[in-house]
Amino acid sequence: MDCYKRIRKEDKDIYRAVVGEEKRQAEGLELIPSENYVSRAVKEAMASSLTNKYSEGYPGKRYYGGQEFTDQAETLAIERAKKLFKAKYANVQPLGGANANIAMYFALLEPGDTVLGMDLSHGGHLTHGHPVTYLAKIFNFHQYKMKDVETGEIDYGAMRRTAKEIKPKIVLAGFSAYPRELDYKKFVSIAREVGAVSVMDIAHIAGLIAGKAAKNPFDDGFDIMTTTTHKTLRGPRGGMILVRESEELAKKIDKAVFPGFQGGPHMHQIAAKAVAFGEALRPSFKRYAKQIIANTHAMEKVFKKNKARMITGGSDNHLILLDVWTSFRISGGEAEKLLDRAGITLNKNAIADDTRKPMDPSGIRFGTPAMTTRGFTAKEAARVAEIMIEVLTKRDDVTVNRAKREMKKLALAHPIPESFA
Ligand code: DSN
Repeated sequence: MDCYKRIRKEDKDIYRAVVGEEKRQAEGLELIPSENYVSRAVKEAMASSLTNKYSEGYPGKRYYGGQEFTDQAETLAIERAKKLFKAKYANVQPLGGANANIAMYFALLEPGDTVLGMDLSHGGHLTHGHPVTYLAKIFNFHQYKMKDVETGEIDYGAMRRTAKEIKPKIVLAGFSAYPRELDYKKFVSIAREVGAVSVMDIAHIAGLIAGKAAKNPFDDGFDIMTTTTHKTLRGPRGGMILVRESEELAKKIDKAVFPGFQGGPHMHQIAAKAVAFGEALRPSFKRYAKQIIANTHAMEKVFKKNKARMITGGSDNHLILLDVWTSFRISGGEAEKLLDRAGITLNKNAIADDTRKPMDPSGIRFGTPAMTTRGFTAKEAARVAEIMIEVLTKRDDVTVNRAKREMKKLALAHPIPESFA
């Protein structure tokens, strides 16, 4: 089916960019742990006429007329999200994960208020208080870290002491480069002790939670979860905020998202979120989530066997952070480029308290959500890890080109599926 016939005829330049990217995705191996492939149904919703509609407000309470179908789409997205994550309230309008976090801060804080979040180099996220963000000019962020980089254990003792001292309004858990499961009960107890709202940013592991392959932080009492919808959850690019049970918090969140921070919601994306949530509610999604972790463990085993240094010693989730500087005497930036030439896409990443610069740090970060969507089993995931080690060790053109051929063959043997029905 030629789904690009109009664009091919009317805008050749963009057509080339679109099909070029499709080819790259089909033939290469995607290991960036925050990326995935959506179904055709999700793409159809994103490309639908819902994009034409302005729908400021919420279902049943909009500022413009003509909302019978947008209300249907948004209500379905909300109801499915609530069911997936055991939430009493869901706001599906945030345009992305950063937007969800920003709206959450403005819902809960006054300028100058304090947040306790995870240090970026220990796995956190820019929006959790990094000084380069405007958020850090408005709110007062303090960071906690791991106690032991080799096991990933968070320094809960230090966190509790800091919390008592700085009295944060939010205790924030969650990460973009941390391979272990957090002790949610400890976060919640620290937050309750100091009267803070407990928030978990589940962007990276939302699909694992939805597929019941990881614990649901709401089960341990977290008040709020923010997320993206396009990582392990395998939906369209976007964000979402979930509230476990407090109506008061849910009202504040709704007001902060709109009118506080955003304008008209992107209804085509919201419809696509509903489609993806519907897919995640199917039993097959549980199998997918479980396989993501099985594939990570298969890769982890190969790195362990080869004595490569993984930050936290391994992984409980979908991602691995490899200290390539210590293990292979190559920088993260060079490793990213080298593996890219071998048909493996991943990203350079800082490791805890990295002594190298962020643009060329000591680590690389990669994961299994996208390859698992393609149907890779543990055997194939292990093979990818072996190839990575060979390329990082030898680095010559013959090895790189051989790896590229093998990776392309492996990718083409596992075409990106159109449907997860
Ligand atoms: N860019 C996302 C990631 O790769 O983890 C987080 O913002």
